[in-house]
Amino acid sequence: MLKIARDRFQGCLVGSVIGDCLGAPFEMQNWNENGIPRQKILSVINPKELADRSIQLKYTDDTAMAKSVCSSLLQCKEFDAVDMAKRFTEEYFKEPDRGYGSNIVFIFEQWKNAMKTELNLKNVLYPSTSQFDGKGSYGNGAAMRVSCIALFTLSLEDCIELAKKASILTHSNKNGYNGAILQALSVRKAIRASCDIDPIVFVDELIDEMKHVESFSGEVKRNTESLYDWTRSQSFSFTHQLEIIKKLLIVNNTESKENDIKLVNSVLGRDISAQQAVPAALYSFLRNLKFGFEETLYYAISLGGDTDTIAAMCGAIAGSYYGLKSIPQSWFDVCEFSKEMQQFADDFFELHKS
Ligand code: R7I
Ligand code: MG
Ligand code: MG
Ligand code: MG
Repeated sequence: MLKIARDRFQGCLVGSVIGDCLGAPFEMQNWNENGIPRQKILSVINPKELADRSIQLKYTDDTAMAKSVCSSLLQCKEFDAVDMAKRFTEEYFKEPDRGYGSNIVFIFEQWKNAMKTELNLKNVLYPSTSQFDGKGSYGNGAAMRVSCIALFTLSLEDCIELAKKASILTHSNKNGYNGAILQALSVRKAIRASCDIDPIVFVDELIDEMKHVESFSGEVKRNTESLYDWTRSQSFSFTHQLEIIKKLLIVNNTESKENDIKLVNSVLGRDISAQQAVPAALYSFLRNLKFGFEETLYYAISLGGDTDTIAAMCGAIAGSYYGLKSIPQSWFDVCEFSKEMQQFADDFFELHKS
């Protein structure tokens, strides 16, 4: 039996939808190297002010797809590629204007066509593996939806395997699915952590896990001479980005956070790729451990760029650690689909009780 509090399961999925809804008004609005000023963020999502207003903040594709991953796993009680693909497709055609990535929609169209005869295990991966001249998408659209896999699986191996399977349906590029694995592993670690995480130990453990996942042919550069020597590695790897996160955590450990955003944006980035968005989300969580859920989310959004997705992934990790109780009630109330995500979390929790 799994001994994790229900509140943390709920924090994970509610944190994810809240990050999506609160980050969405700022998505792609600001690519200034200094990110988005705190005042500007507060003018839109300050929980105290939202409490007095009867508005609803809409979720985007991030939650639309997460919803399908949750419902497929809960219904089938195992990973079923065809079932999940059908749910993605139905969800998309029901509400195509949720802000989907520009290439993933071609996958939904091909699945819809295949469904006229039969979508099956033989043809379900064809559209994804044909994207971008056969290299597959490295967009962050797989990573943004896999947090619940850390709630569904028990072992580390199952978590990795399932995150990969649920990702390659649409993102067959290794950076697309490895980014999703890193997101799932980050949630897994955060939800299991006792209070007082040591952020460096947290990253070191992820480095070991991702090293195994990415199975390096060469050596990861561990440059301890210069903290600012970020670009030694020849080719991209999440393991290397984790090394960079570690350096950033050492350098940026003061109370004043506004000054370090420029550096974070230049060395990690915050665009629509998994390579940038997943490390940005994880870093936002670890950099703000002293400050709690609310501050963590402001920080994630303040990076600018792909704010809904970075905040959704960061919200899932932070919610897993701090629990639902740490999420401002007015955020829960104004964000569309919070209650339903809480219900999904309860359902995952119940699965482990029996
Ligand atoms: O990854 P995906 O689902 O997009 C998710 C993002 C999130 O920010 C959501 O909030 C939403 O706004 O979209 O959708 P994809 O279409 O697979 O990938 C997104 C974009 O990444 C693509 O449209 C491309 O611009 C880019 N991209 C690539 N570009 C060149 N080569 C992804 N893979 C490649 C590639 O291999
Ligand atoms: Mg979105
Ligand atoms: Mg998408
Ligand atoms: Mg986005």
